[in-house]
Amino acid sequence: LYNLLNTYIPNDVLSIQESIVNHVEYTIARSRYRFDDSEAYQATAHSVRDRLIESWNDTQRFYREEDPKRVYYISMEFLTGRTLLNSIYNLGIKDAYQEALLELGYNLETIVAKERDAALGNGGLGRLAACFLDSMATLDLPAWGYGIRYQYGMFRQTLVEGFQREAPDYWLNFGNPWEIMRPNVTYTIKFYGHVSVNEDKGRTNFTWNAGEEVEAVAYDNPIPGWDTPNVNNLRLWSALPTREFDLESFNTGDYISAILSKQRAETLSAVLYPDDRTYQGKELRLKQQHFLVSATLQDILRRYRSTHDDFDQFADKVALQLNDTHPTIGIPEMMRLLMDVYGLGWTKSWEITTKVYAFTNHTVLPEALEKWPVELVESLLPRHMQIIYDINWRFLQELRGLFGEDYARMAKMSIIEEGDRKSVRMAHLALVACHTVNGVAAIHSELIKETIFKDFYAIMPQKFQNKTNGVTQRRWLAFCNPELSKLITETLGTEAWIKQLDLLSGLREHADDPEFQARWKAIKKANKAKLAETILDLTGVKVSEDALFDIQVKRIHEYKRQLLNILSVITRYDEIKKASPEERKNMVPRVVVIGGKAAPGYDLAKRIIKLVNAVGDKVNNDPEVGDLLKLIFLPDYNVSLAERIIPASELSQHISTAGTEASGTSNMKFAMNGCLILGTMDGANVEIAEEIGEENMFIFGARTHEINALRAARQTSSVDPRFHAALKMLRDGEFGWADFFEPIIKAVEGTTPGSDFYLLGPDYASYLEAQQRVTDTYVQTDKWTKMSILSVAGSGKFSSDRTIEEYARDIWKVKPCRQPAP
Ligand code: DL6
Repeated sequence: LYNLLNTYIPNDVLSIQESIVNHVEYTIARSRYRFDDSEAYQATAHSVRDRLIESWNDTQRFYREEDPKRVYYISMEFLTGRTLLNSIYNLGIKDAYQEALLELGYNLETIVAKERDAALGNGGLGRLAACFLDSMATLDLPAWGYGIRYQYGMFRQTLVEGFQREAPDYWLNFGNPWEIMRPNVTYTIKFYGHVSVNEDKGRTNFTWNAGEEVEAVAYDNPIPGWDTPNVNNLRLWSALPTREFDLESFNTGDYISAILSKQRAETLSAVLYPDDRTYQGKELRLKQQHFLVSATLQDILRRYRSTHDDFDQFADKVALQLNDTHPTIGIPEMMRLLMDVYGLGWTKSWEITTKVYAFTNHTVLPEALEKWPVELVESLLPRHMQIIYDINWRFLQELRGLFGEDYARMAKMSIIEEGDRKSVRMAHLALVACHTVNGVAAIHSELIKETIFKDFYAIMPQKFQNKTNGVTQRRWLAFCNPELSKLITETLGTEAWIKQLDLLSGLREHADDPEFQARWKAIKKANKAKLAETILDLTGVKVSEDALFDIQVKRIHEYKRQLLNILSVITRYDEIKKASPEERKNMVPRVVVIGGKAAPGYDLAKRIIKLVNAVGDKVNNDPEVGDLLKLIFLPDYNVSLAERIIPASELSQHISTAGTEASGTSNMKFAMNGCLILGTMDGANVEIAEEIGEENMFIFGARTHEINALRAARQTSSVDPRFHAALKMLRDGEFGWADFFEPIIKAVEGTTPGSDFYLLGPDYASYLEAQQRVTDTYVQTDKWTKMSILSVAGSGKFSSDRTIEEYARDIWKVKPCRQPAP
């Protein structure tokens, strides 16, 4: 590794030490002779930040000079995790920092662990945004992310007697060394009020007289890439009361209520909504969405106008990506700003808007599509509602031109859903206005054309694309699994795979080499030992390092079918109990780990968490079972924990009902770390199977085209008797809490219409058969290791670098813009 930084700050060990102790003394005001690990972390982070800022400034200056087309990735979520290690690795100064700290008497690994995760996201969608930032920087794309600086990120999950409890995530309490507040970059964001209309020289002007205003202030977070002097930006907005607003309310004489309304303004960016799939039409959430896009668009328009006199080149200079429909209110906001603030006409504004926006869909589940009650939008954003009606009116005219008086069809496609409670369908608005919509895996991109967006695909097929997700191999292999990373680099004779993941295919020729296999196995074993320590730490359960580590970590959701996993653990437990001592000797020990958060209002998901813990309690304490089976619920699954779990896993489960998981991205991370996948033909699993070979995975279950028929026949068809036996054990109270688990049983036993919507029963036989294949293969150590090597070798496609290259080429039309090396 070498230092590519465009800095004047030297990066030798001595200079680094000097900068760390200076920060101890002058930034955090402690004695340079005595500071603890947390203080060492703060000082180290500040010293790295100095280096980032210098490059950040140079990069941004270079962009201004070159004026390339820029892309802005707008997302309500960025699930970044920790920054320190990622930054020093990316900048090529990890070894120097490690040495510098060691000589000062500190251990880098310990220091790194002092950082709080930035958990500004729920799961897949937010983590994808974070991987994309890393890839955009690495690929030298002139790109910025825009999001919200939530004061409280994703809640911390604790367990009380096996039940999930949510605790606030005070991630900013000790300050955040990675951000730079920009008190001079602020915008006024309006809400409520009314729109007045006046005619002036034949032109109709609309003025939005807001009923409430808040100020958005920018916080910049430098984003370094790997092996590049460029440092990009993630700009997060925080809400503050406006000065005018303050004065007005203070003048009324009611000092206390003036302070309270000031606080109300700040609550706007206070907390991330912890639901990842259902949106309950909460006013504050829509306010947050408007807050994000209004500040972002004002910022982008200002930046553009600082170097251009008109908007003629805007679409050649700007690409906007909407991460799901969450920022879609940015479409009418863009129209409003262009028309009402910059004075453009409708036609020109619409032309610009439709040329710059593209949107990514992340779900096939209809309940996840956002809708906002018209009356809410009307009251909160009155001008936007007018614009949405205007957009819709024009769209319906187009439909009428295409289909004549087919009102049923028009009603289905309209941006406004009629009914008792009229609502705005945000996905329809996005489909009408964006030049491109993409799904996130091949199967998903096909499915949305046939299901949720079928009518739109029929009339605008040219808008639809696929962009299979990817993950950054920097964080998810090179940095979190340093030993495997070293072995890969040594074997391939280059570390270029860190930027060109396809090169991993070069490992194929070593898959049978006994010496290579031995080293591969030893690394996994060491990673497993570390995870076993973590498990003991977090749960008090001691697991055998010789057991098969079988992991399912992701948000708890019925469609992801954690329940299928738990029921199979019950079946396995039953088999162990019924086996003779002789038979037990031949069984393969397993540690089943489940982790993930349930949305606080998702009752069934929370019951599932209790179920894991109840079954775990029984199984883990049964002396007859011993090491043959352990079931662990790992609390507070987050990015940092994932970085410890993934390198240590041997089997990981991605077992959603076919046709329900848009892509999945952890499947890619696991495969990349030599973990074998037990999965259905769903989401990106399909493409993973194409790349690494079905024979190197454990695929089971119904395929997408079979799902409807299985659902229709669910109440009348028979399923594997072990499925009912496992449910019976639950119902009989084998694990306690029988009444509490009854809703879970009812949801899947398939006796009532609509029950077992996710088809656990029909897939059970095939799942257990696949589990048996896992066991049979695991004992053939060489074969297993070979499959593990081939998994890594076949992972090249799943780099977010590949994904971002495709977005840049096919959707954004942006090119790299790398500042010259020093
Ligand atoms: O695209 C990222 C990620 C996919 O990998 C998951 O399959 C998908 O479930 C997830 N979607 C969400 C929220 N969905 N909505 N809306 O997190 O996106």
